[in-house]
Amino acid sequence: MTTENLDALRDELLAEVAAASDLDALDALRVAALGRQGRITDLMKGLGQVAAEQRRERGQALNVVKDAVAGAIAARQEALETAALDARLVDERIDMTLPPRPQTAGRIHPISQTIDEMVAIFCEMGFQVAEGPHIETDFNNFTALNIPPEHPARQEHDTFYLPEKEDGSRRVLRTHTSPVQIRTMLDMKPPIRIIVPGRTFRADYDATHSPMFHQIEGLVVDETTHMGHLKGCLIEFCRAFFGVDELPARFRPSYFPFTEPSAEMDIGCSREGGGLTIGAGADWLEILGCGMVHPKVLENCGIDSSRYQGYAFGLGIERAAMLKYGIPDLRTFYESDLRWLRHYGFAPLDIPTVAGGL
Ligand code: 2NL
Repeated sequence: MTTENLDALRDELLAEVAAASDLDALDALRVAALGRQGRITDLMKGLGQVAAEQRRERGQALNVVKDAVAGAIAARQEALETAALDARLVDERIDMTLPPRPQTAGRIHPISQTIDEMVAIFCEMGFQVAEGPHIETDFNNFTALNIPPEHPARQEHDTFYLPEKEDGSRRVLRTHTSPVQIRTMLDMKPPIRIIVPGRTFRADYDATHSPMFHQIEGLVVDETTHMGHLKGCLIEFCRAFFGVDELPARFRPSYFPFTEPSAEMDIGCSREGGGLTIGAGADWLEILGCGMVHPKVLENCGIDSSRYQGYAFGLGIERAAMLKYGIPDLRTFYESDLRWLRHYGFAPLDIPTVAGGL
């Protein structure tokens, strides 16, 4: 091939590169020119047949063409890649100012909704939310709460134990949210006014028990806190939560190792006509457990029980949600059945208010 022909080949290849409209076409051109059997590669291979005195000049000329074509391919590749990215950015553009579509399928789970509502009520009364880990020490879950080793409550709680550590200590999946109150009392000085919603675990599974469930507990510690404060707070809470202004309530004596005295709170209800209606009626419904914090529990947390007193309470979230929203079966909470969630769930943009969801 003459020098003129070499120039013509270069011009032809450069024109093809400039005309390549996408990365696949460009790559096919690269293979056809510079690949193992490409046109320029073939000419390079043919150098052996060229007369010795022309070989050097010829080789240099070929190299110039090869570099020009390779450079043009690289430049074209970059231009095509930039264009492809620009096209993708335009294609994937999202208008963030568009309002959400009302047919959005996601729903808020009734457990989340119930926690949000309870938190809204207690926060309006001046409580703060506290949270803690699901895996707890034996001390925080039992010992500090006046539940010594071998106390029957440890068996009653059907505890999930983690493998023993080398030092013989064992950790547990918390059986109630109380260890968070213990942590709070160990960490800060009274006055304390907290509520603690969260997951709890007990090795128990039947129609009315799940191995994982939710509780909310409350704790108030101050110098003059007394049983009257406990009653006023809990009656007010139940009226707000169930949306019944004249809700009858009564407190029955009970027993918990961590409170003295202890009580259970019932609210009025009616079972007339098969269903259950919360409010004035002939019947009572147990709703929560409560009491004055046992002096030993305060002392276990470094709080002077001759100066401070407190009240505490606890209730199950699932049960409260079932009562409020007429959900008949506990197990359905954890089945992740989308038809169930569509029926019992809440719209994502609903703001949980004091009487929300009623
Ligand atoms: C129930 C009863 C209750 C408490 C929880 C508590 C926590 C501390 C100290 C004293 Cl740190 N008490 N919690 C007190 C009384 C009852 O729960 O039936 N829960 C579902």
